[in-house]
Amino acid sequence: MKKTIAFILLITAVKVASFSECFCSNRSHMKIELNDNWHFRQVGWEEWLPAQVPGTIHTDLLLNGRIGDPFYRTNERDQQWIDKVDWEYRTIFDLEKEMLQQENIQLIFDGLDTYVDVYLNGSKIHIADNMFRQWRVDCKSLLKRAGNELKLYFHSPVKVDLPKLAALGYQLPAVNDQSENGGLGDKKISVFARKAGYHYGWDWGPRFVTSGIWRPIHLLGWNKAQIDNIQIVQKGVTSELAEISAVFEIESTSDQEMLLSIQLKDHPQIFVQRLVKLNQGMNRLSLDFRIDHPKLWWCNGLGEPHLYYLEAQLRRGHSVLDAQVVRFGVRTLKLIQQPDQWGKSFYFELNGVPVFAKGANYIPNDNFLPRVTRERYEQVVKAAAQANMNMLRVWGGGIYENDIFYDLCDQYGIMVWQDFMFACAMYPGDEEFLESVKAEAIDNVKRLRNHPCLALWCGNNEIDVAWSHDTPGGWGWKERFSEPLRRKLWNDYETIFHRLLPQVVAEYDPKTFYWPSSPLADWNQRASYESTSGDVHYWGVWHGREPFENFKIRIGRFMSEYGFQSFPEFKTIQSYAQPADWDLSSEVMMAHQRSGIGNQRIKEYMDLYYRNPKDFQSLLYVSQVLQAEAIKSAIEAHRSKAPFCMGSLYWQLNDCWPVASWSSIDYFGRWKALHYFARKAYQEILVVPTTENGKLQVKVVSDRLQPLQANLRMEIIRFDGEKLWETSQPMIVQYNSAQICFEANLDELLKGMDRRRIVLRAHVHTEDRLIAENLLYFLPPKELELPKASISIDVSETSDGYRIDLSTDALAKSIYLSIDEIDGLFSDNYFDLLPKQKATVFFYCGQKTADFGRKLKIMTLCDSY
Ligand code: BMA
Repeated sequence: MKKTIAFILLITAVKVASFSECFCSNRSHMKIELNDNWHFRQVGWEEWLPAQVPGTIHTDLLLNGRIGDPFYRTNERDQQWIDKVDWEYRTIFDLEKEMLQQENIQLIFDGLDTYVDVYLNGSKIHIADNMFRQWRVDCKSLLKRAGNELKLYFHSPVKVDLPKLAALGYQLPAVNDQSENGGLGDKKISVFARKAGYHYGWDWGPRFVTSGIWRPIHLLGWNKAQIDNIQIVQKGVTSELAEISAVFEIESTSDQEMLLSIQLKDHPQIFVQRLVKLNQGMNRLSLDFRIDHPKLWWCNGLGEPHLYYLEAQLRRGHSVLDAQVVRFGVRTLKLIQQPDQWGKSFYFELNGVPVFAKGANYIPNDNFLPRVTRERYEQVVKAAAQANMNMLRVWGGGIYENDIFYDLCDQYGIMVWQDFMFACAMYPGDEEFLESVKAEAIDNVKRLRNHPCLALWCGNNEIDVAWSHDTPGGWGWKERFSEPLRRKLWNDYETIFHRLLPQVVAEYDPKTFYWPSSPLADWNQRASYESTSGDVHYWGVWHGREPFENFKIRIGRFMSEYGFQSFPEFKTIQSYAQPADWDLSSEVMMAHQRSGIGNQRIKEYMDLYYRNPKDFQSLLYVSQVLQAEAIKSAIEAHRSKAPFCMGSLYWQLNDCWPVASWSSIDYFGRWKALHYFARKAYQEILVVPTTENGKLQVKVVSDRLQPLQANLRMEIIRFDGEKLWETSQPMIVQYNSAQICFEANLDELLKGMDRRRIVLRAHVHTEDRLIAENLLYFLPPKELELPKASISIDVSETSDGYRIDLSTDALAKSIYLSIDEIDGLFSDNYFDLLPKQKATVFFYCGQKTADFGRKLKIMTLCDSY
């Protein structure tokens, strides 16, 4: 980068007429999308078939009727040949004279998956080898008016990477790589490709090693100079004043002077303009501005996620050479790690306020990424916000998500814990690999750093604990290597995660904290379930077969993973399975359960807590209730431990195909029981009744910044509606602490009562409103004597769906509402209803159906056995 001498001509408060007026006027930049008119073929085929760009080979084969739906039944197995052959894509395009007259023309590939040779009009202009990078290629000299041919040659990732394994001479651990399903035996090659790890399979995902133009392509033409990048650097933020620098990277074709200006939308007084002297090449310079009494960006639940829009213009005389709009939020967001009475804290502090992080781990929404629409992104992020979440962890076995994902997180106030894309494997340490990783990290850090949602950069998922260098344990990886190799592999690990990545973050996004691996007790200290610092992945329940009760005991400072599986609902299963497959042990159901222990674990835990479901559909339903109850108890336990514990992110929010998994929303966006339960458990104010050591204890937890005068009421109710005990007491609900509000000896309290037929209802009220409510049973569901309730419903139509009013003559446990014919979202589901109470549920749907009331199905737990 050349040194730039920038001098100030004027920094003035000139009023600009209107924001939209000044944007793009006379702009001499030209952008041409190159996403149409594509064809593809397998290398060697005569025929070219129409292709979609962005797209993947698998989806193009599907659209052309050459393969069946990859997600249907066991089709995945027959489609493993696709990643073992080479493919070509090509398009022909014409250009206007104006484009060709531009001084500079670049071809910009936002994402190529993965090993691709790029040819323009017969000349090889680029070799791509990293799915996560953006590629920019100068191409002016090769372009012509008519009949330009852009051709991409996709090398089989399997053919490219098998020789790397042979050259290395030993297998790097990659536990989730389903090489055997891909016909590669034990040859796990996923670690060599800078490509989404889950493409090679995971314990919730199939193996589809895609190739393709997975993000858009465009041509960019520009004259004299262009703004390459704008970084918003917040030098100081208080509620009175935000001092901000807009740091520019501007590419110039010669030494020249230009006018650079910035204008804040809707704030006409914030306008800064400067005459800058650009040197030929890349120039770095900045314009400073201040916002008085800025509106801060807050996460979901704590306030409005306010966003500002900054327009930057580069002008010469009257012509605008380049103009860009950057969206940002004003806020401070820090990870606080300070020694305290328990060890060392681990919490996020937003605008000076410690925030309990409530959320989930997020994976890609499809195996075939380009078919994830804006609507689908919005559906998922909105569902997180609707469930009162304020954080998602973009997990390291997927992708650095598309811009739209972070835009939505900015808008919905969802903070993002961003992993770099490394998970559950050891990676090579050769020069070429490291260079690729560095370039990928720079690309993505620069792309994402202006998003106010960005809370943390994390090096990888679970590699530190899995390898467990210099400490016993781990996942048995290191034991397979000789001492010198162990040292080498650990050194390679440290090169990437302790040196290269933190250096990139320090240089390109110094305000955002870097954490080398999740979980980790401290920078150089391995995580364990007992850690009193750092973050914890607690898998004692599920992988470790511990009972659900242990969710209450195994609590760290920040629970970044824990989870429990369930099956998707019947409608989702019908999308991939035929009636003959409706059995857990069928080939098809097994193909859609990728955790080797999955079905067995669900069954084991179900036997502990629930009666044996009578049929397939009941089993699906009970699996969801089981999962929901498990994770609800974990979230409640984590929140009850605030401020010792300051985060709870369950594994996992979403799915990439229809499958049995830990998700709370399935592939089709359908909410499982868990999503409804998470929404309640993540509510601003939570009341948690529990029993421990013969005692009933009721805690109240609050995320409300101001204290609240309230009333805690408790009742013990028999399933037939008879109230056996009640009490109430005033209380002050405090921010960010879990208060024990009530304690009683259980035997004394329940004397003479039949525990199989009673439930405790705890609820918190302000003068006029019910603000929290929870139920506690004194025995596991299988020991309860649930009555056959008779549920009355009253259905009426609303503008966007239906209203369902429910009442019951006896306890109705885990009421599940469903309708086969249409898709929609119930405002609540899988809930318990007590006699003498009423529930109102709304069903939101795009399309209505005649006779909704008759078609609505209602099931409760006692119908399942
Ligand atoms: C966690 C994740 C994933 C995995 C999940 C369930 O550790 O990081 O690797 O899918 O466990 O096993």
